[in-house]
This record gives sequence, C-alpha cells and structure tokens, in this order.
Amino acid sequence: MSDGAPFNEIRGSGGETHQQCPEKSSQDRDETLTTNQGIAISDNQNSLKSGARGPTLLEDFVLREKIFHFDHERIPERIVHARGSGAHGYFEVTDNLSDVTKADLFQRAGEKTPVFVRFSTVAGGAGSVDTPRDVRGFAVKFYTKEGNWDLVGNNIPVFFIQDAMKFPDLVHAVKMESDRAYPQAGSAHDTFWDWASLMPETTHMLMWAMSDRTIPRSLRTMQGFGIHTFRFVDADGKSTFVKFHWRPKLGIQSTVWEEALKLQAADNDFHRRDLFESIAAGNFPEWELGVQLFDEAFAKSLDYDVLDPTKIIPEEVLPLRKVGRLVLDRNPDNFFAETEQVAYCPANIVPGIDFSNDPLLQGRLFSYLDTQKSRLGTANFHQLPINAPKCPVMNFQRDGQMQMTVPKGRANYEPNSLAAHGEMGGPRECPVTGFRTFEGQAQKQEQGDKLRVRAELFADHFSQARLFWTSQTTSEQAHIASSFVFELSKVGLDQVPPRMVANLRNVDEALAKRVADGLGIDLPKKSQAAREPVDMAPSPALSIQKNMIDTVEGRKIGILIADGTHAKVLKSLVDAIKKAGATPFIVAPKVGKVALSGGEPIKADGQLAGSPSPIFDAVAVLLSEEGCKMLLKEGAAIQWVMDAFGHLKAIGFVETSKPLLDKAGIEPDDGVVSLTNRFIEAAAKRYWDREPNVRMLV
Ligand code: HDE
Repeated sequence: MSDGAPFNEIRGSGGETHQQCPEKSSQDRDETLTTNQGIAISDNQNSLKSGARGPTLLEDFVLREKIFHFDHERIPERIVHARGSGAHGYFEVTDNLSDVTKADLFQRAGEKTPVFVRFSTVAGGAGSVDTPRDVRGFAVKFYTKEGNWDLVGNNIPVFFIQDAMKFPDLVHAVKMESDRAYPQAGSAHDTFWDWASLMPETTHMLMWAMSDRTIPRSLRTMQGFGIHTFRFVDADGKSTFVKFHWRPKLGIQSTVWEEALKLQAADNDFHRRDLFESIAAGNFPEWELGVQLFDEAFAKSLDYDVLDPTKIIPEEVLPLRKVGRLVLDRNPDNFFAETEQVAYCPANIVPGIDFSNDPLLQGRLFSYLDTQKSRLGTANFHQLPINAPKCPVMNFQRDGQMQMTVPKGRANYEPNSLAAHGEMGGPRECPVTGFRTFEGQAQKQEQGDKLRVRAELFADHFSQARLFWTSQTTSEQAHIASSFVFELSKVGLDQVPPRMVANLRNVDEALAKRVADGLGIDLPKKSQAAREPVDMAPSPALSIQKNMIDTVEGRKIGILIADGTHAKVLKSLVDAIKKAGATPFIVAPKVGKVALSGGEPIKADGQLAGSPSPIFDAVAVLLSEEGCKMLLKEGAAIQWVMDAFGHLKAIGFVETSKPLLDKAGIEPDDGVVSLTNRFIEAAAKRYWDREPNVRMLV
C-alpha cells in the first residue's frame, strides 16, 4: 500500500475476519506487496487454513517465508562498539597535502570525498544507553577514487594498552561481568578496576576516561583522533609520520556526571536522537581535520615513543596543520543496512597512507576483517552497498556465501593468456598506481631478533598522565578526582582501590590523596614506577573548559510554560533562540493545548514529566502568576529548575516565575538572568563557578 489508506475490516461469509485494501481492485505492479521471489501477495493478514477454524497449512509459502525471514533478522552485535549511530556526509579538502602524501583524496583543495561516519560507545550492547561514562568510537569511511580509506578512531587520543596482545583482557574486564551479566555499559565495577589497577600502562587513558571527555553532551561536540602514528608517503616515496585529529566546529562540550546519569533515565537515545534530529533539521555537524606531521629525527628527539599509543604529542609542541572539513549532511535511510552493516577496518588504506609499527595498530590490522566475517556472515560483506567502494573493484576472488557479483568469462586465475586469444583476461596488477608498502630505510632498521618485548620508552606510564592532570582547570581536576572516587567506590574487591591509588601517587600526590580521602581509605604506599615519570609543560589544548566556544548555535533550549503564559513574551523568546541558531523546545504540564494570555492556545513540544531539563542546554521559565502557583505543587517542575541549576546551565525567567525558582533553591548568579536581559548570551555558557555551591566534589 503506497497511498497509506486504511484497511477495511470485512466480515467473511463464515464470520471470519480479514482485511483488504479499500477501493482498489487492481494496482500498479510496483506498488504490490510480493514475496522474496517476486510473487504478488493477495492477503497479508491471514494465514492459509483448512476452513475458517481449521489448522494452518504447511503449504502456506507466504506465511513461512515471512516468518522465516523475521526469525533471522538479528545478526551478532559487535564485540565492542556495539551501540552506534551513523550518518553520511563528505570530507572537503581545504589545504592540499601533495607535499606530504600522494593520496588522491588530499590533492585538490575544494574537492569532496563522500564519507560514512559511525559514532559508538565501547562497552555496552547494541541496545544499551547513549550516555554512560565511556570512550566513544569515531570511525570514518572515506569512499575515495582510489578505494576505501577507513580512519577508525576514538574521541580520546590515547588508548588503554600498548600491545594488541592485551585487548581481549581489556574488553573482557570492562564489559559486563561474565557470571552476573552486569553492569551493561560502564567501567564502574570490580573486574575492570581489578585489571586496570594491575596494568599501569592504562593510567594515562584512565585520566582521560575519568574526565568529562567520556560524558560528551552530544556526538556533534566531541573531538576525534586516529590515535596511532600513521605514515603519509609522497609521490617520491618519502615518508612523513602523521597523527590525525578531528575538531568539532561547535567546540567540545560535555555534561556533568549527575546530568549524564539523569540523561540515561530521561532519554536512552539522547545522542542518537540529537544526531538524527540535527541533520534532519539542516544543522549539519561539522569537524575540522588537523594533522600533526613529523619526521624520524623529530620522533627521536622526544622523551617518549611515537609508536606507543598511550602517548600524545602535545599540540603546543607540534601544532596541527588544518587540512579539511568533515560535514555530516544525510541521515541513513535504514539503520540496519547502513549503520549496523558498515564494516570499518584500519587496514583499509589507500596509496599515500601507510601504517607505523605501533604494536596496537599492527594487531588491529588483523582483528577487524576477522570479526566482520563472523558478524556479517560472509567474506563478501564488502559488497554491501554501505561497504562497497565507489571505484571499480576487479580481482579474481570468487564465490563465497552471498556472492552478489556475476563475473563473466572463465578468467578466474592470474597469470592467464586468455586475453591474447580473444577471451576476457581480467585485471592486472599495476606497479605504478598500485599500493606499495613504504620501504624506507628507517623501516628496515626496525628489525632484529624475534622477541616478545616492548621498546624501552614504553615503560614510562605516568609522565603523560601527569601532563593531562596539570593541563586541566581546577573544576576539571575536581571532576576527575570525583570520578575516580565514584568508580572505585563501586568496587567490592578491597585490594583494588588502594592498588589504584598507589598508581595515582605516581601521577600526582594531591590527586591520590583526594581519591583516598574520598573513598575513606588510608593513603597506600606509592607503587614502583617501571620508569620514573618526568614533568612536561602543561598543554592547555587538553582541557575542555579552556577551549569551549561560547555559542548557542546547535543547542536546544527548554522553555517551561503553563496556562496563562504571555503569548508575546513566548514568541519573542522563541524568535530570539531561533535567530541565534538554537532550537527552542516548549515544555508544559499538558502537551495538547496550552491557553496563552493574549494569544491563541498552542501545542507544547513535550510534556513536563517526559521532558526533564537534562535534555536541554539551557532553560527558560515563562510562567504567569497563576501558572507558577500551580507548578509550585508539581515536583517535576521544581526538579526541572533545580536540575538546570545543578547542571550549571543558564536559567532565564520572567518575574512571575520567581517563586518556582525560590522553591527550587536557586541562588542568583551570572547564569540566572531575567528574560528581559541577556538570556541568549548567558545560554551560551556553563557556570563552572557555581559548582562548589551545588555539589561536594573531592
Ligand atoms: Fe577497535 N575493534 N580494536 N579500537 N574499534 C572493533 O571491529 C580491536 C582500538 C574502534 O563503528 C571491532 O567491526 C583490537 C583502538 C572503533 O563499526 C574489533 C584493538 C581504537 C570501532 C576491534 C582495538 C579502536 C572498533 C569490533 C587493539 C581507536 C567501531 C567490531 C589491538 C583508535 C567501528 C568491529 C564501528 C571496533 C578490535 C583497539 C576503535 C573487534 C583488536 C586503539 C571506533 O575488530
């Protein structure tokens, strides 16, 4: 049924109920429901029976096919990064990179390459929530003219481990515990901290994980990183090391922990919804791609190893070169076909890009293709529309389950002499344009005996954890210390928190003391560092708060109204919000019809109980004296204002709403403004200074 007309219920002669398409006795073939074999279906309501009350017949191929297909709709979820949200878009080069790479996609400023991006949480299952404390995946598939390049990164520039050998242990430890199957999507439990505290190389990443980086406000306001050192290779075969950085145009924004917790209750799909709605509304999320470029000599000059994925190169030491922008401008047509079936793989690279010897990266090169065969069920998953390159694919690989292509001729081997004798000979390798692994001198030097070891500088586990700590604002440090306390307080194994705090003493004594105090345990003896940490100059680029952009663009502002709210005031606020590039969302105790004073009744966007203030970036309270009086007795309204205040958001109000603010215990500060005033300007910020008045952080 393409016209969406309702079905009529018709009584059959035997009293049986069935439904038919109204009016139409015949219709276009391309509108007709069919089986998978293309057979037109006459009745999609009733199975075939022997008599109206008789048994269903095995003969009913329409029913059997429908149920068979339904039975097999689910596929295995990803072992990690199972919950994700994706979007289509493009990458546009703004600065041609031909001086360092021959990769075709970077050659011409202004040129656009189509992309599909998938963001994900790591630990939770596909049906888990969007806002746990967790690292976020940031995977980009570039459909270049030279084949697919996948930059499969995260929103944190370092990783927990240095060697792929430890990945299954990390994932087993962090995912739900294997006997009890909880927690579903978070690291605050015994096995994760037991393992992490025994693995000092995790310390740098733990600092990031305990910071506000892992509770992003939206997927649109996260940074992304390729993490590993990769190589660019130019047309002459010269190699330059490269690290990739995505920077959100709207700046980084995170939530506060309590807000993230409340968001889980308010909207399990908070990030997915935000991404989808923003794109649908034409507010296209955008990032800038920056690269850090360096050579062997620079790498050797550092106190740490650029092959170690637990290390960054501070931007103040090696600034970013801006090379392009990523814009997401189209939602998937179908979540399963695209977001679920997309298969990223760090081994998908194009000529001009190459790997480094980072032992974590090297292990990843094996894992993704391998897991995708088991997840997608066939070695031919590269033929799915979302995975298929947008350039020709020609080779002699044949057959396999779900083969979608129909190769012609009998040339399925190489070399062959068929072409010379009038038959199709098939494709040939090309030494000029084909991918050649970088063979440089330096690469050759990295050889030696076969050893299960790590390079010497990998042993420094704490210098950069300290660098991260010293680069944060006072408020961010309090968040980190409090997160350690929260997570470790969930650990029931008594040996674990002291072991973790013993490691933290190598990062910063004050941090360790705060965590020990917060947990109410004695300060343990400092753990023995494998290599003594060194002090590094703080890197302001590592702080979220130092780099926030004060703007309401792309944000959502909640407006609480009730019967009696003044129509004119509401309209002027809505207009001002829209003008500033934000989205107004009207909340009322009854959603259907709100009687405004001096205007027509309106329908609200959300009902008060279902639209708590954590889902907004700032709020305004527009109640008449009567409306306010009524809501003074409504816990959800008091909580609405109280949460906005507690989550450090701006609150705009009209004078008649003041009793509600008073009842919610709102104390005046820069972020609490009268609506005649500078509300839009105030809404562009979070009020970190307010925090010590609203919660006890350690
Ligand atoms: Fe992954 N990772 N990973 N990972 N990873 C997967 O591949 C793996 C690592 C990342 O949206 C899996 O198709 C190993 C670092 C993202 O579909 C799997 C190691 C980084 C995604 C896998 C790592 C990532 C994955 C699971 C250590 C940041 C989601 C399903 C050697 C640079 C991609 C799949 C998507 C997914 C293995 C470490 C990012 C099992 C073995 C470091 C964003 O193959």
